[in-house]
Amino acid sequence: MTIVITAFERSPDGGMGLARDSRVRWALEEVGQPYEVRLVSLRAKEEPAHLRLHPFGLIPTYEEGDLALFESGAIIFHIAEHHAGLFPDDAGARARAITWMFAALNTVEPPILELVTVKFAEGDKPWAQERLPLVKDRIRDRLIQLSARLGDADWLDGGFSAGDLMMVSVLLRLRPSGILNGFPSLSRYVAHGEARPAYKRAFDAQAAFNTAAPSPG
Ligand code: GTB
Repeated sequence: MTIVITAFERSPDGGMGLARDSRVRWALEEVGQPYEVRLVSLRAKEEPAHLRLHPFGLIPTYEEGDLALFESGAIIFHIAEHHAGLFPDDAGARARAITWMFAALNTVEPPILELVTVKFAEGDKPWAQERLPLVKDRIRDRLIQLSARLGDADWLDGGFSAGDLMMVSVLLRLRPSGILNGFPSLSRYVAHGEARPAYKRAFDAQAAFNTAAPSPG
């Protein structure tokens, strides 16, 4: 059955691979599943056809036959459950990989999203400059803890898993801020993720349309 995901018609990051379709593409590449992409414009994501797939009018979504999913975490969980390559066989290791997925989404990503909010959505507010260092400190606190756990290891828990895929995807969003540069082991971890052939294929696929010249008219 053909897998169809949605992505922005034109990502606001101009092809840096930071929008959340990239992590889903990466997961599909890791497990060797072909997929199609339906591009969604800012207007179309608010229309009934898209809202039926995603109640919050966001991307990505995932369709496979009758199944329609939203939320990048749920989508990657589904992919990892149904195809070999992202969850270890051992039950305990699998449970820990899932734990790292949740940690990435629920513990590490929220302060990173706050940074985006304070810089862009709230940048013109009189208190934004005062808030910025507090938000950056919260991110650094998480990175200190994560970096202590990772140590010199290549991945968070033995071999590469969906937990690493999610954590690397979340950390990548810090790159424009430069904060990651203060954490050599995490920078190395992210670079290690980016070096995976599946990541490269996913990155190139999203970049291909995000960096293409706009069509005339
Ligand atoms: N929790 C959901 C998930 O994980 O799937 C969150 C989905 C979400 O926020 N999607 C964003 C969206 O659809 C796209 S990725 N936004 C449209 C809207 O809010 O109306 C967010 C994103 C956007 C831009 C950049 N960037 O430019 O760097 C990075 C990430």
